[in-house]
Amino acid sequence: MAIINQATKELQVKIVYYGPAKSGKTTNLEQVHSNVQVPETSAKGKLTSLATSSDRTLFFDFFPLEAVAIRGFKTKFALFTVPGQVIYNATRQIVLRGVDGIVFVADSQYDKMEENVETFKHLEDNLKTLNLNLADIPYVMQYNKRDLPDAAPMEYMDFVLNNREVQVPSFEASASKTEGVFETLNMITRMLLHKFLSDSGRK
Ligand SMILES: Nc1nc2c(ncn2[C@@H]2O[C@H](COP(=O)(O)OP(=O)(O)O)[C@@H](O)[C@H]2O)c(=O)[nH]1
Ligand SMILES: [Mg+2]
Repeated sequence: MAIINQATKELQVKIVYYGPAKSGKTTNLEQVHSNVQVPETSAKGKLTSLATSSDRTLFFDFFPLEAVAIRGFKTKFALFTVPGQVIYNATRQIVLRGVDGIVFVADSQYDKMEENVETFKHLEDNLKTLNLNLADIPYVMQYNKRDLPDAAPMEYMDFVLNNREVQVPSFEASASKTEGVFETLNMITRMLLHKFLSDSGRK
Protein backbone atom coordinates (compact mmCIF):
# COMPACT_ATOMS: atom_id res chain seq x y z
CA MET A 1 0.00 0.00 0.00
CA ALA A 2 0.92 3.63 -0.28
CA ILE A 3 4.03 4.74 1.59
CA ILE A 4 3.34 7.18 4.40
CA ASN A 5 6.09 9.57 5.39
CA GLN A 6 5.23 10.93 8.83
CA ALA A 7 8.13 13.39 8.82
CA THR A 8 7.16 15.20 5.62
CA LYS A 9 3.45 14.44 5.92
CA GLU A 10 3.42 12.84 2.50
CA LEU A 11 1.52 9.92 1.13
CA GLN A 12 3.32 8.33 -1.80
CA VAL A 13 1.18 6.47 -4.28
CA LYS A 14 2.82 4.07 -6.73
CA ILE A 15 1.40 3.65 -10.23
CA VAL A 16 2.93 1.09 -12.59
CA TYR A 17 2.54 1.26 -16.38
CA TYR A 18 2.47 -2.36 -17.49
CA GLY A 19 2.15 -3.90 -20.94
CA PRO A 20 3.95 -5.69 -23.74
CA ALA A 21 7.25 -4.47 -25.15
CA LYS A 22 6.93 -1.40 -27.38
CA SER A 23 3.30 -0.68 -26.50
CA GLY A 24 4.14 2.88 -25.45
CA LYS A 25 4.75 2.76 -21.70
CA THR A 26 7.91 4.84 -21.80
CA THR A 27 6.23 7.28 -24.17
CA ASN A 28 3.40 7.76 -21.64
CA LEU A 29 5.88 8.54 -18.88
CA GLU A 30 7.86 10.92 -21.05
CA GLN A 31 4.70 12.76 -22.07
CA VAL A 32 3.47 13.04 -18.51
CA HIS A 33 6.87 14.17 -17.36
CA SER A 34 7.15 16.92 -19.95
CA ASN A 35 3.56 18.14 -19.72
CA VAL A 36 2.39 17.63 -16.15
CA GLN A 37 1.49 20.78 -14.22
CA VAL A 38 2.97 20.92 -10.76
CA PRO A 39 2.68 23.63 -8.11
CA GLU A 40 5.41 26.27 -8.23
CA THR A 41 6.41 25.41 -4.71
CA SER A 42 7.07 21.74 -5.42
CA ALA A 43 9.72 20.16 -7.58
CA LYS A 44 8.96 17.53 -10.16
CA GLY A 45 11.18 14.51 -9.86
CA LYS A 46 13.69 13.80 -12.59
CA LEU A 47 12.78 11.10 -15.08
CA THR A 48 15.17 8.47 -13.83
CA SER A 49 16.31 5.25 -15.38
CA LEU A 50 17.20 2.44 -13.03
CA ALA A 51 19.53 -0.44 -13.82
CA THR A 52 21.18 -1.16 -17.15
CA SER A 53 20.13 0.18 -20.52
CA SER A 54 18.81 -3.15 -21.73
CA ASP A 55 16.76 -3.76 -18.59
CA ARG A 56 15.34 -0.35 -18.03
CA THR A 57 12.92 0.72 -15.35
CA LEU A 58 11.87 4.33 -15.58
CA PHE A 59 10.32 6.38 -12.84
CA PHE A 60 9.63 9.85 -11.59
CA ASP A 61 7.36 11.38 -9.00
CA PHE A 62 5.38 14.58 -8.70
CA PHE A 63 2.76 16.42 -6.70
CA PRO A 64 -0.28 17.22 -8.78
CA LEU A 65 -1.21 20.87 -9.19
CA GLU A 66 -4.13 20.46 -6.88
CA ALA A 67 -2.26 18.37 -4.32
CA VAL A 68 -4.98 16.51 -2.53
CA ALA A 69 -4.61 16.27 1.21
CA ILE A 70 -5.87 13.08 2.80
CA ARG A 71 -6.09 13.47 6.56
CA GLY A 72 -3.37 16.09 6.45
CA PHE A 73 -1.09 14.15 4.14
CA LYS A 74 -0.09 15.60 0.79
CA THR A 75 -0.35 13.04 -1.97
CA LYS A 76 2.64 12.44 -4.21
CA PHE A 77 2.44 10.18 -7.25
CA ALA A 78 5.31 7.98 -8.38
CA LEU A 79 5.04 6.60 -11.90
CA PHE A 80 6.97 3.49 -12.96
CA THR A 81 7.34 1.49 -16.16
CA VAL A 82 8.52 -2.06 -16.46
CA PRO A 83 10.77 -3.58 -19.11
CA GLY A 84 8.64 -5.34 -21.69
CA GLN A 85 10.54 -8.49 -22.49
CA VAL A 86 9.67 -11.66 -20.66
CA ILE A 87 13.35 -12.31 -19.94
CA TYR A 88 13.19 -9.38 -17.53
CA ASN A 89 10.33 -10.86 -15.57
CA ALA A 90 12.26 -10.67 -12.29
CA THR A 91 12.49 -6.91 -12.73
CA ARG A 92 8.82 -6.68 -13.51
CA GLN A 93 8.01 -8.42 -10.25
CA ILE A 94 10.26 -6.07 -8.30
CA VAL A 95 8.63 -3.04 -9.89
CA LEU A 96 5.18 -4.38 -9.02
CA ARG A 97 6.06 -4.69 -5.35
CA GLY A 98 4.03 -2.16 -3.38
CA VAL A 99 1.97 -1.15 -6.39
CA ASP A 100 -1.15 0.91 -5.67
CA GLY A 101 -2.56 1.27 -9.18
CA ILE A 102 -1.85 -0.05 -12.66
CA VAL A 103 -2.20 1.36 -16.16
CA PHE A 104 -2.20 -1.49 -18.66
CA VAL A 105 -0.87 -0.09 -21.93
CA ALA A 106 -1.98 -2.30 -24.80
CA ASP A 107 -0.90 -1.99 -28.42
CA SER A 108 -4.04 -1.57 -30.54
CA GLN A 109 -2.64 -3.24 -33.64
CA TYR A 110 -4.34 -6.53 -34.53
CA ASP A 111 -1.06 -8.42 -34.75
CA LYS A 112 -0.21 -7.40 -31.17
CA MET A 113 -3.38 -8.80 -29.63
CA GLU A 114 -1.92 -12.13 -28.61
CA GLU A 115 1.01 -10.38 -26.96
CA ASN A 116 -1.40 -8.06 -25.14
CA VAL A 117 -3.36 -11.03 -23.82
CA GLU A 118 -0.24 -12.92 -22.76
CA THR A 119 1.21 -9.90 -21.00
CA PHE A 120 -2.03 -9.36 -19.13
CA LYS A 121 -1.91 -12.97 -17.98
CA HIS A 122 1.69 -12.48 -16.85
CA LEU A 123 0.61 -9.45 -14.89
CA GLU A 124 -1.96 -11.48 -12.98
CA ASP A 125 0.61 -14.25 -12.36
CA ASN A 126 3.24 -11.80 -11.18
CA LEU A 127 0.79 -10.21 -8.78
CA LYS A 128 -0.12 -13.64 -7.41
CA THR A 129 3.57 -14.34 -6.79
CA LEU A 130 3.55 -11.19 -4.66
CA ASN A 131 0.37 -12.37 -2.90
CA LEU A 132 -1.62 -9.67 -4.62
CA ASN A 133 -4.88 -10.04 -6.46
CA LEU A 134 -5.67 -7.93 -9.49
CA ALA A 135 -9.28 -7.65 -8.37
CA ASP A 136 -8.12 -5.68 -5.30
CA ILE A 137 -5.94 -3.22 -7.23
CA PRO A 138 -7.41 -0.24 -9.08
CA TYR A 139 -6.38 -0.36 -12.72
CA VAL A 140 -7.35 1.08 -16.08
CA MET A 141 -6.79 0.00 -19.66
CA GLN A 142 -5.14 2.21 -22.23
CA TYR A 143 -5.45 1.17 -25.88
CA ASN A 144 -2.54 2.94 -27.45
CA LYS A 145 -1.42 3.63 -31.03
CA ARG A 146 -4.94 4.52 -32.19
CA ASP A 147 -3.32 6.59 -34.94
CA LEU A 148 -2.11 3.48 -36.77
CA PRO A 149 -4.25 2.19 -39.65
CA ASP A 150 -4.44 -1.40 -38.37
CA ALA A 151 -5.72 -0.47 -34.92
CA ALA A 152 -8.55 -2.77 -33.84
CA PRO A 153 -11.86 -1.14 -32.84
CA MET A 154 -12.23 -0.12 -29.18
CA GLU A 155 -15.09 -2.59 -28.72
CA TYR A 156 -12.86 -5.38 -29.90
CA MET A 157 -10.07 -4.31 -27.53
CA ASP A 158 -12.50 -4.29 -24.61
CA PHE A 159 -13.89 -7.65 -25.66
CA VAL A 160 -10.43 -9.22 -25.75
CA LEU A 161 -8.77 -7.48 -22.80
CA ASN A 162 -11.46 -6.04 -20.55
CA ASN A 163 -13.98 -8.81 -20.30
CA ARG A 164 -13.79 -9.79 -16.65
CA GLU A 165 -16.57 -9.63 -14.09
CA VAL A 166 -15.94 -5.96 -13.46
CA GLN A 167 -15.08 -3.91 -16.53
CA VAL A 168 -12.54 -1.20 -15.80
CA PRO A 169 -12.36 2.20 -17.50
CA SER A 170 -10.60 2.03 -20.86
CA PHE A 171 -9.06 4.87 -22.86
CA GLU A 172 -7.91 5.28 -26.43
CA ALA A 173 -4.56 6.93 -26.81
CA SER A 174 -1.91 8.03 -29.24
CA ALA A 175 0.72 8.51 -26.61
CA SER A 176 3.34 9.82 -29.01
CA LYS A 177 0.94 12.72 -29.72
CA THR A 178 0.01 13.07 -26.00
CA GLU A 179 -3.54 12.04 -26.87
CA GLY A 180 -5.26 10.07 -24.12
CA VAL A 181 -2.22 10.22 -21.84
CA PHE A 182 -3.71 12.57 -19.23
CA GLU A 183 -7.21 11.15 -19.54
CA THR A 184 -5.74 7.80 -18.50
CA LEU A 185 -3.62 9.23 -15.69
CA ASN A 186 -6.46 11.36 -14.33
CA MET A 187 -8.73 8.34 -14.07
CA ILE A 188 -6.25 6.11 -12.24
CA THR A 189 -5.32 8.89 -9.80
CA ARG A 190 -9.00 9.62 -9.18
CA MET A 191 -9.67 5.94 -8.51
CA LEU A 192 -6.72 5.74 -6.10
CA LEU A 193 -7.65 8.86 -4.17
CA HIS A 194 -11.19 7.59 -3.89
CA LYS A 195 -9.89 4.28 -2.53
CA PHE A 196 -7.61 5.92 0.04
CA LEU A 197 -10.36 8.25 1.18
CA SER A 198 -12.79 5.42 1.69
CA ASP A 199 -10.12 3.19 3.31
CA SER A 200 -9.13 5.92 5.73
CA GLY A 201 -12.76 6.63 6.48
CA ARG A 202 -13.27 3.04 7.51
CA LYS A 203 -10.49 3.08 10.12
N1 LIG B 1 2.31 5.35 -34.05
C1 LIG B 1 2.48 5.40 -32.72
N2 LIG B 1 3.66 5.05 -32.19
C2 LIG B 1 3.79 5.11 -30.85
C3 LIG B 1 2.74 5.53 -30.00
N3 LIG B 1 3.18 5.48 -28.72
C4 LIG B 1 4.45 5.06 -28.77
N4 LIG B 1 4.84 4.82 -30.05
C5 LIG B 1 6.14 4.36 -30.54
O1 LIG B 1 6.28 2.98 -30.24
C6 LIG B 1 7.63 2.67 -29.93
C7 LIG B 1 7.73 2.02 -28.55
O2 LIG B 1 7.35 2.97 -27.59
P1 LIG B 1 7.89 2.89 -26.08
O3 LIG B 1 7.23 3.98 -25.31
O4 LIG B 1 9.38 2.85 -26.04
O5 LIG B 1 7.31 1.47 -25.66
P2 LIG B 1 7.56 0.63 -24.32
O6 LIG B 1 8.45 -0.50 -24.69
O7 LIG B 1 6.20 0.14 -23.93
O8 LIG B 1 8.16 1.53 -23.28
C8 LIG B 1 8.40 3.98 -30.01
O9 LIG B 1 8.99 4.06 -31.28
C9 LIG B 1 7.32 5.03 -29.85
O10 LIG B 1 7.64 6.25 -30.48
C10 LIG B 1 1.49 5.90 -30.60
O11 LIG B 1 0.51 6.27 -29.95
N5 LIG B 1 1.42 5.80 -31.96
MG1 LIG C 1 9.95 1.25 -22.21
